[in-house]
Amino acid sequence: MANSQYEYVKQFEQPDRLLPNTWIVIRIDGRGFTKFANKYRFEKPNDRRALELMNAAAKAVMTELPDITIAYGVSDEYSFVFHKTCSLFDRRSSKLVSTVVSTFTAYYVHFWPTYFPNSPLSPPLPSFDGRAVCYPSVENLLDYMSWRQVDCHINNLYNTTFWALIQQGGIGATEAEERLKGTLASDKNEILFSEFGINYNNEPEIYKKGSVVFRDYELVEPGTHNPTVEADSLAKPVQQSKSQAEKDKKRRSKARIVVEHVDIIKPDFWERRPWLLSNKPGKIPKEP
Ligand SMILES: Nc1nc2c(ncn2[C@@H]2O[C@H](COP(=O)(O)OP(=O)(O)OP(=O)(O)O)[C@@H](O)[C@H]2O)c(=O)[nH]1
Ligand SMILES: [Mg+2]
Repeated sequence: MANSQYEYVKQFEQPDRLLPNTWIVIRIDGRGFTKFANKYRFEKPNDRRALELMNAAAKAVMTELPDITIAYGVSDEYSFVFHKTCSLFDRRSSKLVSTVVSTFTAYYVHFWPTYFPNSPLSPPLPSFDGRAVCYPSVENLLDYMSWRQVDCHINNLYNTTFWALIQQGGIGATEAEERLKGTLASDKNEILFSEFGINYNNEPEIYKKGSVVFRDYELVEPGTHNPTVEADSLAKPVQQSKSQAEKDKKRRSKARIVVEHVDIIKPDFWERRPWLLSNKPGKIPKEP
């Protein structure tokens, strides 16, 4: 068929492929959620319904995109990790980011009435931005995940103390900010405990650690696998037979997707779940 005179415009499409053999992290973040949280009267500093809604949307994204191996969420953000061998959409950044952002947003709106049955949404509706970053080694990826979880801890300790000073201590925001200027974690723990009888250790794990979403298989004895070394040594994507790929796909779709509030900074989490870094589905746990 003859090309139309308009077809030359295709040349304006530029390549946007992400570097092969790297871990792709797509981080989405709620746009203007400070205002959004006020509008729907989110509890301060943490609104459990809002966090669980974020988790429900993240679970749905992982169900629709089996190439995502793990996700981590805190506040109005979620990071989705695509395995380094992922070839979805030929690793085109715009396609990956837009798919994650639109799927997440659609489910966020879909599940809203489940978590906020008495506050129907009205414009401006919630929306999210997204970006893709490539991490070339497992160490870089795990440091990224640790960075987000440490951030969660620092912000949550600050916010918990800040709002205790205001809600229970009866002081104003400016004064509370002044009080916390230059304080260390130990100082904040002390303020919480001695002034408000709050033991920070007993705060809910979902607030302290954030949320980790992954496929659940049988746990492995720590020390028997070194998933970091194994994953990093995979320089070339292994050519999988079609039947093996089908088998993996089936097993992956059978696995339960779980949300846990656990430490992902210590290597133990990754050693016990080698499938997260190897991308080989593990054993489906037997029904109890
Ligand atoms: N009250 C309350 N607010 C929350 C909760 N989770 C997130 N937020 C709000 O969401 C904000 C997230 O921070 P940012 O993403 O930096 O702020 P933002 O207003 O979304 O700004 P942009 O992302 O730049 O559009 C927090 O500062 C809070 O105001 C929650 O559980 N309770
Ligand atoms: Mg935001």
